Amino acid sequence: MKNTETNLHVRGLSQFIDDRNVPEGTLHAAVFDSPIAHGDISKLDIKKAKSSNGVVDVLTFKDIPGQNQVGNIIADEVLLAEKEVEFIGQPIAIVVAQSAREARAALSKIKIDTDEKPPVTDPREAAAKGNFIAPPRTFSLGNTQTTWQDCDLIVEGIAESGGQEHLYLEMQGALATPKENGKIEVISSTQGPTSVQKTVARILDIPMHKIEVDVLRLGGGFGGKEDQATIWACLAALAANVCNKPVKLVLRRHEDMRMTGKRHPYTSDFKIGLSSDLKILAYEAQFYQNAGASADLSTAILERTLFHATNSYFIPNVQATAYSCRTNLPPNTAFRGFGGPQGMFVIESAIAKAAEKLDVDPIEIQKANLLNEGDTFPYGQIVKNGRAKASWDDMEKRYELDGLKKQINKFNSENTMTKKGLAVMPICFGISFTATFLNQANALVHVYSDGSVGVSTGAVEMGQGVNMKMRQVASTIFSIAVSRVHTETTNTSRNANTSPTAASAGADLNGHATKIACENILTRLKKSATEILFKGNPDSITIQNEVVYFNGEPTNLSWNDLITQTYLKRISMSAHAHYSTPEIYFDKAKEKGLPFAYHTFGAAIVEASVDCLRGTYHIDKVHVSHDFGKSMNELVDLGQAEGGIVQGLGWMTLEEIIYNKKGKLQTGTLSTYKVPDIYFAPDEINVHFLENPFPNAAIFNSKAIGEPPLMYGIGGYFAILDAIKAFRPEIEKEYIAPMTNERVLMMLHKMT
Ligand code: MTE
Ligand code: LUZ
Ligand code: MOS
Repeated sequence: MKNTETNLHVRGLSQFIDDRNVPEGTLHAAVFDSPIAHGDISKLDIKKAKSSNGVVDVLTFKDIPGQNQVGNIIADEVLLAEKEVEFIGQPIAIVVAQSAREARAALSKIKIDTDEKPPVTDPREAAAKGNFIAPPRTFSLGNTQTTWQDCDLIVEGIAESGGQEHLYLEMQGALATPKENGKIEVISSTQGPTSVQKTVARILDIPMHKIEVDVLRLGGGFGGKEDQATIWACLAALAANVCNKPVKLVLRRHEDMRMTGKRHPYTSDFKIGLSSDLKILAYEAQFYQNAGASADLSTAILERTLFHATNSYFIPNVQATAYSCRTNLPPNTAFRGFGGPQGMFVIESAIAKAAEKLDVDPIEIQKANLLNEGDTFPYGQIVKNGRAKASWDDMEKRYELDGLKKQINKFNSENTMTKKGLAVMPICFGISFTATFLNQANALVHVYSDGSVGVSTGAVEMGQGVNMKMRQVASTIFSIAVSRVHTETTNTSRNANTSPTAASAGADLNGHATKIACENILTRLKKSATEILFKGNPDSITIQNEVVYFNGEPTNLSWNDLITQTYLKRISMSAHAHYSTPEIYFDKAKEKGLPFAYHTFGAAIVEASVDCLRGTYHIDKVHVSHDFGKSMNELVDLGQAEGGIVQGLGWMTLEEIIYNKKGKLQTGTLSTYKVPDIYFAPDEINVHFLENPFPNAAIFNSKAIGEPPLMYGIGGYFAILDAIKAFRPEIEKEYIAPMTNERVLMMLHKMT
């Protein structure tokens, strides 16, 4: 089943914030941001900017009527800087003008004097200075200390992974319009309409019911708009409030790249101990997360790093500690995988390094340690309906792993300057927000008197196809054509207290709520049908393909007739329903619990070739066996898998974010920051939908798909490393991502 929204996308008919017709008299805002990474503002002169052409006002923190605070988990982030600035790109003032061009032109007329302080950009340096966002967290299982003596091999090392720019096609932005009686409507490109509503209310010191946040769709979010869309919405709302005019604020690409946070870079220490039969007996890791200047979602992301520190392996003795380090960079934030990929890269590096020492293929170690049913994760949850082995075995057979390895060895023995490499990447990703309270959703469903259906939920469409899935849920429960079902914008006045669309749980949570709401209406419709048909028991009624059945036999009552008559009988055909994931909990004092409704598993083979003269490479093929559960929409899910894989490969290979020592972004343009394009993408991506015999907690036995496939991209790093090994077996390998062409070249021709 096609995602019908794509018809709009490819014809340019989908509306993003910048495509909307703005109300008459709309003003435009531009942001004046900090030129230094750390220091105090000694003087800010906005007079000249105020009298610049077309400028209506220039606003600073002094114009904020409520709290100057946008921190979500921890209240440590001001909307507009007061005295201190903590990163280059930090908003200090906004210019409001008749046009965006005039607003931007006035920015250079703002004069700022600062007393610079030395910035910290490196997380280990921040840690040494005790600059933490929050106290460290440790997950442990068994006892590593007493186990090292039983290990036949112990390997220690460092693994580092870099940041990643979200590069959503639609920049951050919002349009805020003052309405009657102090109400403000905010159209925002956000994954979290409720967060925007709550934070705008705090900034303006007005109740949440006076703020209506509306989201039609995003041109991509990837986590970058889970928390960080709020700032721009607050600035637009502040300006709308002060000027009493609609205000639009949309960042330009360079502003967005400079001012917003990215995936967290990590630097980590690991120690791994194995027995001679390749069982991992003990694993220790210390993760240093580069959080940037304020918390944002860093602590939650740090937690997920710990949850995924052992990927899809059972390790009986684990000690993993994670530090969230405060630096003078833009606050880093959610990015597809949410800290999970960073944790998984470290264990894969540890395995690769151990394999190197043992002179075995890492694949052998990976395979020997896969999770079994009943194994315990370091956080206490037990593996249930686990698919680590099932997906591995399917991958191995389906794609003839041994044969592929042989082909590669043969190629390498026949070629000197081009080498091929192969790596396997198994994944295990926990599904649920790790903050248990976020695992709730609500839906409002209306059946209109013409038989068409409107569905409103807290789910935000950002290209992942959640609207299509919601339509499928309603159409399945009512047994009506999908074309009869329309999804409304995500709006805080229709759906209150919603969680951001994140953690891959958008379809799971909102799908369940939609299902319950539809079922409630269906119950009323069935009762109504018995009355219309003069037949006794509502349980004997079903609706199949828009026809009412009685005891399994079609009647002459159609969906349309049923709806019309039910309306005339004055029966409600609307329902609101709430869903919360059952059973899950987590005890932070013990760092144990059952945080996830279920886990998603799969295994990928990644093949790469490296030009050993130039250091250039190509990812040739990716072959995946992935457990989608019973996919609700194979086309949508395949798109998610392919997109995630390529995005993960980009993070591991091409995409390099560099800040200089002064905290200035050196890769803040698309000519200096390279993301995968169609030429970079693997020649082949084969995704097999693994059959799953088990029931799942997700909607209609499907499984969340948004984030997990990104982690197959980690295999790209190790496939390239494998090719390098074929060229220079003797050199000491590094576990530093991204594996850029430069890094490959340096490794290939490293002096020893
Ligand atoms: N796919 C597209 N096209 N655009 C996006 O922004 N975000 C990803 C993923 N897939 C994203 C995407 C992220 S980070 C998440 S958490 C999920 O989609 C969110 O949607 P879901 O919960 O409905 O899967
Ligand atoms: N967001 C969040 C997430 O707030 N909590 C999570 O556990 C999470 N996981 C993945 C992506 N976003
Ligand atoms: Mo996705 S990182 O949970 O928005």
